[in-house]
Amino acid sequence: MTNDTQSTEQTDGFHLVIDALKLNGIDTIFALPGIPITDLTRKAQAEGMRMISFRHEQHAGNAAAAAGFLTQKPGICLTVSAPGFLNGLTALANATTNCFPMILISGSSEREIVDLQQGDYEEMDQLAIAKPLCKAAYRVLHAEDIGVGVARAIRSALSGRPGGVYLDLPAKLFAQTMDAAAGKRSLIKVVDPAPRQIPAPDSVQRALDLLKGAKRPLIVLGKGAAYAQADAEIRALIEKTGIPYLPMSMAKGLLPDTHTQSASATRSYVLAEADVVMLVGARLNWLLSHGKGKTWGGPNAATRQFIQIDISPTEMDSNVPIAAPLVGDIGSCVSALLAGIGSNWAKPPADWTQGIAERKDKNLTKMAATLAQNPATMNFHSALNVIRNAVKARPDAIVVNEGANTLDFARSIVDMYEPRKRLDVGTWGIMGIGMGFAVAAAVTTGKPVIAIEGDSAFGFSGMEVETICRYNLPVCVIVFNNNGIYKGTDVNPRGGDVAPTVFVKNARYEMMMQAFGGVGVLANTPDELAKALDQAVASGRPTLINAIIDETAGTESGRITSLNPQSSAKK
Ligand code: ADP
Ligand code: TPW
Ligand code: MG
Repeated sequence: MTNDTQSTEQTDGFHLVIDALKLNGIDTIFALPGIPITDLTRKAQAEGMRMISFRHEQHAGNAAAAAGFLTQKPGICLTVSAPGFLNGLTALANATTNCFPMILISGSSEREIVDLQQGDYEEMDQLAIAKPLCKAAYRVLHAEDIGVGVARAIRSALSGRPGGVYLDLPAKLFAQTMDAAAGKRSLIKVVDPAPRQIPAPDSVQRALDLLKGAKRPLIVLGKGAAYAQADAEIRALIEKTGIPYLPMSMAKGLLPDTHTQSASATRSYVLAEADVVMLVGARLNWLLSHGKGKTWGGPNAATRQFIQIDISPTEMDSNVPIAAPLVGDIGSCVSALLAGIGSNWAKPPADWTQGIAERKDKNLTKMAATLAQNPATMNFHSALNVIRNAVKARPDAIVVNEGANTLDFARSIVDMYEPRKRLDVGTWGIMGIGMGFAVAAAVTTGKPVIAIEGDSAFGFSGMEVETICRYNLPVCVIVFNNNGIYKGTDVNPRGGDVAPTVFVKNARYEMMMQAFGGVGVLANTPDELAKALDQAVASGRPTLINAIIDETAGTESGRITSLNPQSSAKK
């Protein structure tokens, strides 16, 4: 019945995209269907990929970014053309800013029509728009190039400094057919996408010499160190040298926050007093006051020297001179330092470590007293004390955190015990990562997720509680409901509309989760919050706890009030 031509098995663009991703160990896609990628989502699911479908592309994109951070594989976000692409773009740019590997794959309209601006359905030159906002951007026009396109996207996302990559797939590509065997041969399994980058021996020696001569050394761990998954080596470096360390927000838990060498509880003291600072996967950006100014004041300001471990050579000297740049991947750099340190490394002078310990004790005692208070209306401290205890009991739970006061207080109050268990607003301090990150954390790890959300922050991604319910994910969202952005107390001096930072009073956020079959709880007291949170973590059921917080308790912009420009005009 068949002749030669008919018996040749064919494949098409849809299947080649799926096969290329699968060949490279990618098993999950975060997506929002529509023309031209609806069938791609269906077929990927039919081919055994986990397809997590969202209500807005930004959250699918944020999920992909978080999955990339957690797994060291690029998270995949799949969107439709123009508006869907643009909705995903914020997440792509944010992932790039945070050095998280992700690939935004968007369907696009017909090139011939787009390039002549003839007004195609969802017309947009997506490649050109994506380019400045990510690490690399590619477009595939022919089915036989899909393998190369996916391989280039994966390698670009993962190699060197990780980041976001855009992959443009025009609608016409999906239906293109080719011989199946040739199609298979055209796919590329990327070998060693993030090759080790061994630091030069003389740069290792330079760093060791500097560290050895330090009287007041300090190590700062950043989220690059968390991403690198060199947990044992980093712990060994800290413990063998005895050097006090500060974890940046998402590096918390790399060593338990209760570690004796953690200087978190006396951060401003160590930043101002340290004479040699070693940065491990942390940039001297605004989050570290650019390495200068008042934060870095104190007697050693003029003579302080920095050692910086980073995979990106051009990160060095970006804000202040780096006396000992150590360019390479964190695992290799830290191993090389460990080899040079040997077994008889002299611990830092006792006046430094004891001075830190004393200040730490004092601050921790003060904090314990504050946490023990039980005001009539919950405040950030009394509510976060409950979550602090819950995370202590379940150190494997992943904490997602956004907001202003809700973020800043949670970061300092909720101790983390394991690496990569804290996901937050990152380098931009961006609102809206909450539900996307929570979905990704649950999907990629299967662990309980506790999302600590300011009421404003939650609003950016709140509709994704339906996604959480639909996939029955073990996510407990806790909305810190203080009736607004920073506070709920602002008033419009003219009357009429409410002030711009104020929301509907006493909003019943828990009913949003109930609407989709999840558990919703209103918590007015720490006991009510504790009970609901314990149940949520134990049951794994999608839960939203509406935690009522004193609307006067917050401050403008949390801890970064000073970044607000001040008006000099009288009115
Ligand atoms: P934080 O906000 O926690 O201070 P940053 O995002 O500013 O951290 O810094 C992360 C740094 O880590 C980036 O400069 C990035 O180049 C670097 N980095 C990421 N992965 C690696 C790795 N595997 N090895 C070395 N450096 C890395
Ligand atoms: C994409 C500006 C920073 S923090 C915040 C906003 C709007 C919300 C703070 O209120 P919340 O927390 O969440 O209720 P709390 O506890 O202080 O009351 N748009 C984006 N990103 C940012 N960072 C903002 C706006 C902002
Ligand atoms: Mg609020």
